[in-house]
Amino acid sequence: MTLTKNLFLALAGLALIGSSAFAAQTVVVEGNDQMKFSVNRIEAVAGSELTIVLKNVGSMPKAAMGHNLVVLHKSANPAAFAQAAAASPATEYIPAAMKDQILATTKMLGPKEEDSITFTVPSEPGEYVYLCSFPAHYIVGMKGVIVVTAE
Ligand SMILES: [Cu+2]
Repeated sequence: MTLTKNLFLALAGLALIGSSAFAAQTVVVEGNDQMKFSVNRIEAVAGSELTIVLKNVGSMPKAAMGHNLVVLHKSANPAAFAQAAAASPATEYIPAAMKDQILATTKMLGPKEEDSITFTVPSEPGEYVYLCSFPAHYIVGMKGVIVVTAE
C-alpha cells in the first residue's frame, strides 16, 4: 500500500472519530528483530471497520525472522494455532486446517516490507487475540489483543 493511501486512511479515520455509525480506525503495528509487536492492545467498537498496517522494521532475513499478523476468532486457541502454524512452512506458517479460526491475516513479511488488512470488527464483544505465526514468535510474546466493545 502506498504512503499516500496510508495517509488518506489515517485522515479518514481521524475525521470519523466520534461518529459511531461510521467508526473506522487505522492502527500501525511494527514488528522487529526482537520478536515484538509495537502495539499489544487495540480497542475497537463492534461492527466498526478496522485497518491494521503491519510494518516489519527489522533487518534479519525473512527465512529467519519473518513476521505476519494473524487475527483469530474469539473461540480460537492461540497456542494450538501457533503450534500448528510452526509445522506449516509451505503455506507461510498458516495452518490450512485452521483457516476457519482466522478473521484476517497479513502476508508474511521480510525486512522493510509492510502489508495491511481491513476487516469488520466482530459484532460479539470480547477479546480477540492476534499473533505472529512465525515459529516460536507467539511463545516469546509476539501477540496482542483486540478488545471489542459493544456499539
Ligand atoms: Cu514474528
